Amino acid sequence: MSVYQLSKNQIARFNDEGYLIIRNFYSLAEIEPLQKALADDPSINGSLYGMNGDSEVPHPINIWNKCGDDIAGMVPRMERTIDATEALLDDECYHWHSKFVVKRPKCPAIIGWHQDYASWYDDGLLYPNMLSIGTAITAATKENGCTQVIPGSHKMGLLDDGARSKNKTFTARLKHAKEKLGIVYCELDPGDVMIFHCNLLHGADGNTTDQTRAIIFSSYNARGNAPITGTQGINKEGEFLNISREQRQYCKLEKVPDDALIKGQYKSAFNHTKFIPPKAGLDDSFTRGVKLST
Ligand SMILES: O=C(O)CCC(=O)C(=O)O
Repeated sequence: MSVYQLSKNQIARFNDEGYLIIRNFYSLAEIEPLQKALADDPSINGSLYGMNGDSEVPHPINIWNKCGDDIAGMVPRMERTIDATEALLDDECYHWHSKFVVKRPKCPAIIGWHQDYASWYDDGLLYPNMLSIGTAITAATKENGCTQVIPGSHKMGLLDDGARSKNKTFTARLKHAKEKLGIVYCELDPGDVMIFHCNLLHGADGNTTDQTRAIIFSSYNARGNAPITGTQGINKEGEFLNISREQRQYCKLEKVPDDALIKGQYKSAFNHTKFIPPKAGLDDSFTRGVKLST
């Protein structure tokens, strides 16, 4: 068991506000090798691509589901992360997927307000018992487009964003949610993490600074919430991500001891992760499978 255990207060705050920021979850020494590797290879072996967002410039991500023995594959499996996730989901958890978001200097890509569960629902999930953890590789600030959240919005349930019905009330509900609940800019230092519920409204602005903003988002499902059959809807985003139905099923996570990063027990920063390329040929108005240049 990890020495980093969430307190009752932290769990209560997550349940109440739908998110939690934990400072210094990783030490700078644990994060520095990733920072250096990203500075040397900002395209992450050419794996970054653009996903549809709310600006002309696509949102720069890459994605992986299978976690290997490099830092990118170990961060989602760290004992401290798994223990925190399982305390919040109140169940064994498994890896849904992880992704880098890397916004280079002046990258204007915006990702508008959304709930992650809106795209995961149609993978055949019964419950919104899922969460994501953002691990800051570089500082995330208001100016470089840190994640913004609407605290408590996860309690609104899954909003109708028009994907599943014509009765689109998302915009009106979003407006009222912002007025009622406010917006929090989740500013992070390298090594800080933010944990958020899959129904929490969140988004991010572009990067107006001369510094890169880089973060790993790792998403988890509860074992008891593994996708059931006969409920999968049309999920173009899921299809675009190119993760098969089998890869969405429960698969035991091999935990990594908390001291593995500091002891350098990894093969590389990200060269041993098999990033999944986006599926080509889907409706272009929904996705822009644009390869990003270095
Ligand atoms: O870049 C961010 O902070 C938000 C990313 C996000 O919401 C997403 O990729 O779905």
